[in-house]
Amino acid sequence: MRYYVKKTTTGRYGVYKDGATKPSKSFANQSEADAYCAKANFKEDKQTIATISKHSKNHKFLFLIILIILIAVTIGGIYLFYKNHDQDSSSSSSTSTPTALIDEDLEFHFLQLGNKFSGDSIFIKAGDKDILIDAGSRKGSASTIKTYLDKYVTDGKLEFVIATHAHQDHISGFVGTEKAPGILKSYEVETLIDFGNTVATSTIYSDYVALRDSLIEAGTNYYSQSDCFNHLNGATDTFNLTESISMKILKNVYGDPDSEYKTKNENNFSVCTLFSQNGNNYLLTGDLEEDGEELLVANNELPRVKLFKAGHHGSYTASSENLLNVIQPEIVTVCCCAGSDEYTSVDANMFPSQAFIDRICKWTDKVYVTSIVSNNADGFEALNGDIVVAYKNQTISVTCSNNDTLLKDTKWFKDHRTCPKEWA
Ligand SMILES: [Ca+2]
Ligand SMILES: [Zn+2]
Repeated sequence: MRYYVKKTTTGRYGVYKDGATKPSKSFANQSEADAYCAKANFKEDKQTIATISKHSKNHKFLFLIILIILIAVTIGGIYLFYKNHDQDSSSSSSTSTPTALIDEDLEFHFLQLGNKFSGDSIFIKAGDKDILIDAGSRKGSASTIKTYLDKYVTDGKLEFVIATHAHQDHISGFVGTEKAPGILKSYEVETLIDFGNTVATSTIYSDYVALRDSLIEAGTNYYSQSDCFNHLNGATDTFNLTESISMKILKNVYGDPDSEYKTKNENNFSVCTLFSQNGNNYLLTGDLEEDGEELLVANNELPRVKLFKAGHHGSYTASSENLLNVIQPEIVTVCCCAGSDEYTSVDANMFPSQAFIDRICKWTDKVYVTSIVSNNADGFEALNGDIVVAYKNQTISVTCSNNDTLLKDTKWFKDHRTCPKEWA
């Protein structure tokens, strides 16, 4: 509060408090009023200083307490770390992890799609964040996918949706039908990332774009993959999903309209994502083909991965040596309808192809496949079924809805594929 001097209506000199309509005191001459005013303000200043110094004393006290807590926590942390270290080195356990490590649960769900057509839909639960990559394989799959998602998406919101490329076996379920409303209509979508680059002209593509644009209008953040890896339009390449889990949009130069690399193969526009948590990595490359994989390796520093979603449904045209030599996958999931003649009549080239098996076998026999063709009315049934690769309590596990049989141990494999020596 400050005082000031002002001439009153009666011709005297009033000393007014800030905001007051009547003077606190009035004087016949101005010098007396000025002197009083200065004294009053001096008193005010002293009080303010006193209050501030009282507060700063409180602050000092608070600071001291925080310092003591910090020292206690540090000493406690060091003690626990060395205690664990001792236990680890005396036991046969291989890796040591300080207990202070934050690692939220991380789950990758590779879904069956309710029909005999190969396609992708991968649901990822990262802590409390919900991410959906693709929604294949046909419009009707929307209801199969939604029934599955509803068990996990508790807040009605998908924090991230990614459409890898503009083929129907990846985007149909986003659009859906009247009876099976599209995934983009069934959930709130916070951020949508897609291929950006495309040569698609199909109806399903334009339906998807119309829906995407209506979401953007309604407030969904939208980035193309090149926005992400080129850091444009407010995007970044790495999204921190939780304290420990990140999602990186890898640099696929085919997905960059300004790059010198051009292609007419829609698959090569696929958005590629790398999930990382405390040194564990998980790679999904959509339907990227061999030439796209070569450029992916050249333009990104790819780590070894725990999980790799087989490129292009286990096609002979993807999961090339070039990529596998770098990522050295431990678990491989194939989203396809095994043994389907949807794309070829050559048995060896049907998903999962013999060439894919001959390359992947050098790294792992932990290969899982969602569906298989069948003589039943639906034309398909579960092979492993919905495949869940989960990281929990510092352990990675694979749990499937039908069975956990490795591809090499299935009847279909024995009847249709030549077992490589690595798997024998
Ligand atoms: Ca959510
Ligand atoms: Zn596909």
